[in-house]
Amino acid sequence: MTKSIRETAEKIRKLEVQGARNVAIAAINAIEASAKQTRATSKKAFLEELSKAKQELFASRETEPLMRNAVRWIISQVEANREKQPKKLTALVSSSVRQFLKELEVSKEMIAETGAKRIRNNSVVFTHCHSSTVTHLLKRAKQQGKKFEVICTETRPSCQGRTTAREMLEIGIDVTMIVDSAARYFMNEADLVIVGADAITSEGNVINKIGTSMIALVAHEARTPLYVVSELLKFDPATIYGDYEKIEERSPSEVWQDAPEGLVIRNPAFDVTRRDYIHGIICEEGIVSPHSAMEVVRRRYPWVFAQSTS
Ligand code: RUB
Repeated sequence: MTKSIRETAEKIRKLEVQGARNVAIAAINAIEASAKQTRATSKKAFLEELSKAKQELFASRETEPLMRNAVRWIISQVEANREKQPKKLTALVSSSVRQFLKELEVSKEMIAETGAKRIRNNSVVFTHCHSSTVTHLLKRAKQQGKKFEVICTETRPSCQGRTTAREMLEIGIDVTMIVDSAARYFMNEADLVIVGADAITSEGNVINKIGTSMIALVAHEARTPLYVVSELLKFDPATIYGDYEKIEERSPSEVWQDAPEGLVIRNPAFDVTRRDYIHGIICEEGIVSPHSAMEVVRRRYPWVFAQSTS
């Protein structure tokens, strides 16, 4: 295992790299760095190295299908190529990583362009955690000259909401931070909720930071539309065949560092928001209903369905 894979996996585990998109980008950059240091003398050995790197990265966070789809696609490019020399395969890994990153960037821009239209002048946008896709969209709306406010949750226990708040302040968007349990109290002030996604299932449910499903219920009760912004590659093909998306459980010490001995603390990182509470998924194909998300993925990225899910 190369240092770049070990270090990247560690950063992802510790949340030094945070959010599905950043995790996927860091993972494939590490795959590229690691491929450049290959000691393999055959294609078989080269693929074995890639496979070990893949396992280490996948284990760093369980609920990240964008990372899995990205890494699998890079490896599939190597498998499908006739080239046998590791040096040339390294160049192929690099060009595949570049291509993937470029397409991810295009998706992000398309999502921002579509989503910004849902923000009207004087809107109040409620968000949860830190999603780079959400903050990019908000920045786009601001660049378009719209005046709006953001309410963001603190997002216990790791307080990723602070990253959202800082980014908003940096670009001059009015932002108010609230504790997670004040979501219902402030929902009446919001015109819409926009959250990110870590995973989209075959049934059109969305997995995002713990607390999202509670916010979705609150939004539903207050009749506030909730949009999910997500690249379609956050779709998890394993869910088609009955697998549940694994929900990562993190260390109890994030919740209470010096907790009394014997106390059981649970710390799931994500939860599932049912499609019924999602107004629309804003993706690179526009705004789609969660019910049709899988078909849209099938049309745009048929290879996601062809890959092995190991
Ligand atoms: C982050 C989180 C984000 C999604 C989407 O959780 O739930 O909403 O990952 O982010 P964590 P992005 O902080 O535990 O990684 O839009 O940047 O992909």
